Amino acid sequence: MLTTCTTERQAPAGVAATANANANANANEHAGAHLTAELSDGLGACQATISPKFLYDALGSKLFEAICELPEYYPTRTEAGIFERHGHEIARACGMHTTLIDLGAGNCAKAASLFPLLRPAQYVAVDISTEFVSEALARLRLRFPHIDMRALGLDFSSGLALPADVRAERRLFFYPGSSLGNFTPAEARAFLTRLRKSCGADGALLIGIDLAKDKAILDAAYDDALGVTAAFNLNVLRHVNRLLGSDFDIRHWRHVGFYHEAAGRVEMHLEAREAQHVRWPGGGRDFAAGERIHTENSYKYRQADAIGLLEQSGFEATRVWTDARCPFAVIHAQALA
Ligand code: AVJ
Repeated sequence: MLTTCTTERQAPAGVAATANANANANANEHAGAHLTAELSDGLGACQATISPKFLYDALGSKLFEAICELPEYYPTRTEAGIFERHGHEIARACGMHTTLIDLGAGNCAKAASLFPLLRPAQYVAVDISTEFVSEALARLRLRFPHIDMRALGLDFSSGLALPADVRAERRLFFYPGSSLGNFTPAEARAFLTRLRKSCGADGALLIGIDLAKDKAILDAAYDDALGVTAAFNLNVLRHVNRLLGSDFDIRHWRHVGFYHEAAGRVEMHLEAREAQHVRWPGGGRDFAAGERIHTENSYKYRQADAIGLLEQSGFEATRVWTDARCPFAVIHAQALA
């Protein structure tokens, strides 16, 4: 399959990546060999891909915060409205004094808005951008000095090894913002099954899942008038340049974001404005004008399918809160024995 692509591979990915990690120690962020291998494999595939987790370097996390302020980007606002309107009921379903584990915590604002109602015994903020989440947590400690908190820089999409000082009792995984949509349904099932195992007998999940809606609303949400989503998407190339030592020229790419109704998902791509060759240590690739790199899927579920997905993963959806005007679901799900 690789022979049909215009990629160069000088050595097996792992070998090349390890050697390059040493050679480029100053040029990159000391990305582990597994990350550079994942990136070069994705870029070398016939349909070039970059995992959406690479969107979140320090600047990417800030650009995502800006996206959440956009009039077109409804999910954050809609979910916050549900938390606000149904906070007391949500807290009653979740219970107090839990071990609150925030997956993809970012600026920690969503969890913090629930602290007064949830009064967690411990708050664990997990995010792939270690720097961003650590800074957010330092600020949060000043506001809630009585809550035991810790930041965890972790790519939880590939595993959920929690350190020993994360309390095992009454774990409440908090997975808001519809980030589950970045997984395919099969990957989502595998991920939720892993969460279920980490829950223990008394664990639960509070999850926000975006629901299918009008194509015009979705297209605008992922291709906004100001171009913030475009900047967020294009910034992944700067991050990849640092991690992999590649020479992507951002000006040669354009943002593409749209709802693919039949596939049930929003897709983001970067499209080559002109033919070009991109190099990185140990590899490289020709891109034709118009060729795309797939950078994100954002699945939009029907409510019944979202609940089915949880049930197939060992959870029982005990409560669902929705917004009548803008379909979005916040679900409390209990881990089944
Ligand atoms: C953080 C993954 C939920 O899919 O809506 C926003 C990321 N991508 N605009 C989403 C995103 C483009 C967001 N998630």
